[in-house]
Amino acid sequence: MALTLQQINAASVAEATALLDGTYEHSPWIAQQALASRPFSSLAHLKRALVQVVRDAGRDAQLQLIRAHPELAGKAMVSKTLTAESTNEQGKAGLTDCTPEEFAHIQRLNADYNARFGFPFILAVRGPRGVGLDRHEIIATFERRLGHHPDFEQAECLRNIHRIAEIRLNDKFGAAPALGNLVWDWAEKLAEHSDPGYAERGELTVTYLTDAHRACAQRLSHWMREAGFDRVEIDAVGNVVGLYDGTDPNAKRLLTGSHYDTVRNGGKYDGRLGILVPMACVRELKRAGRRLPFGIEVVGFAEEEGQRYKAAFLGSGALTGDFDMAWLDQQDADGTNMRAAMKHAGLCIDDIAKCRRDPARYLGFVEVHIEQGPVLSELDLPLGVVSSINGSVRYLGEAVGMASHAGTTPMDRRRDAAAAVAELLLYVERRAASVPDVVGTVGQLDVPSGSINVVPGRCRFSLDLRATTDAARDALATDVLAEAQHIAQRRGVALRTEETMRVAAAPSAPAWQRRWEAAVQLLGLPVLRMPSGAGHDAMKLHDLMPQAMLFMRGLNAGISHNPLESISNDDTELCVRAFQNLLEQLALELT
Ligand code: HGY
Ligand code: MN
Ligand code: MN
Repeated sequence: MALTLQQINAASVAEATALLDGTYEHSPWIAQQALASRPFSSLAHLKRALVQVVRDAGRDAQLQLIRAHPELAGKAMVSKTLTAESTNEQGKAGLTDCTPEEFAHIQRLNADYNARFGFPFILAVRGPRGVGLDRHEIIATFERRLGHHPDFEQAECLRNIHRIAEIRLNDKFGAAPALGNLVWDWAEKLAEHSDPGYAERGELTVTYLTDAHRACAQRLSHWMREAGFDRVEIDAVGNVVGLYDGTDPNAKRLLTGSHYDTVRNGGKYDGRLGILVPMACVRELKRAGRRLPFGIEVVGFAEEEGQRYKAAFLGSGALTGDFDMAWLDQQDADGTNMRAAMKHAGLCIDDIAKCRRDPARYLGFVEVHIEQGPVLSELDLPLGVVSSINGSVRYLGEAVGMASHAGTTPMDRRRDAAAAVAELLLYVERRAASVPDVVGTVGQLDVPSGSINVVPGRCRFSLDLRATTDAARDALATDVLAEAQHIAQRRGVALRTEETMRVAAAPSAPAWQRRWEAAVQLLGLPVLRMPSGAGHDAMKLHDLMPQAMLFMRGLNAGISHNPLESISNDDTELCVRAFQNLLEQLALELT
């Protein structure tokens, strides 16, 4: 019989502690102390209260909690002295079916891990989707985490313990994150499409208008139709646009969405989460036969990352009237210009101007996105409300010196282009680190046709400079470009830069930020306001209408633009529920 919150709220401390037994391995003190936060308004509220008790317990108690856990496929499993929960979890993950070699390998990993950290390796083997990782993923994660810093690894063990507790609570309460699973599975299917040269390596790369990109557009439009959108189209730049009318088809609309292109060897959720979550909300409205007093327009933006062409935010830029027709003549690395790529994709260039939206038709723009950083993960919070999006400016540059013989050219007679860029890179790092909330990155650096025994005559590079305010961003850019010329002069190289993108810092519209805050609060979660270090489509729409974003925690300490990017089904469920709360709030305001 599934547990209920009413039971937990009404029971005595002893009874409630007993009802929650086994949630945290051999550690009833956690549930016992969390009961002080009763009455629990939601399962998320109860989970958060348990997490908070551990967070407040201090290092020794946290270490004791970690050490209360069995090793994976360790002695307790062999001697069959695991708790029922751990037996179930380790069994489902196939750890009881290891080959002798795998078993021996895991024993060695356990020994190395314990020797390095002084506590057992903890992994939520039921995984981010709750259905269980396979042995190979477990072993790969074990090997990867062995290299972490001890402090990070202790925190990562605690995060996994909270995930284990979350799944055990779901089992106790019979709670299945169905909408979280739907979005998680959609993202998994979308990730089946990847550009050649990456797909073969199991890497996810979807750049503008490649066949994989077009396949994603088809999948998204198909799912939108299946979900019950009234109209679905792929517009002149490849955005996938789904419309779910309000009670009055001419009512103003809420605009939402994010991008479905990716960086090279990127993650499955960057951008895509922000398309799939509102799609799930529309699907639920349709299934309930409900119409709200406003329309919902969900856009899968075709291009945000600027990977194939130097045209970042192209998809959302088309909606704000910022599509630069000069982009059409840009060539990609293979010499294909954007015009030809659009033609190949069957897009109609003449219709690009029609993508521009009339702001009078809209209430505002909201975007859900993974945080792409460590803050929510470190705070054990599933969701955060964005207060402002950092402004950024990007450049591509090239240093031109003199290629010469690596053996015969004396060190004081070189015009080494790569050394000049390397010196600039270290300056960018120093200068950005000298000011809070300012970041600078040289993400690309290459010596075209370089040889091991030739002093680099040319060196191409990129600059990505960001700050919470435009003034701080511009000050950084001014200093970096000035230093670039000083270095060039001193080293006798020519150094040129071309600005490829500039986006202003975008503070959230207060009314919309408050709606996100209320939506999160209604879940029984604390509200964290936070800036966005990453750029998002919302900063383009910011020019046209009020906007605000909701962040969702990433696993693996929030890593992103990396195949380790990961989200849990439970966090995704909370994200969908928050979006539904925002829709309901808006409907109430408008009736
Ligand atoms: O670079 C960014 O901030 C975004 O991921 N395009
Ligand atoms: Mn990105
Ligand atoms: Mn993104």
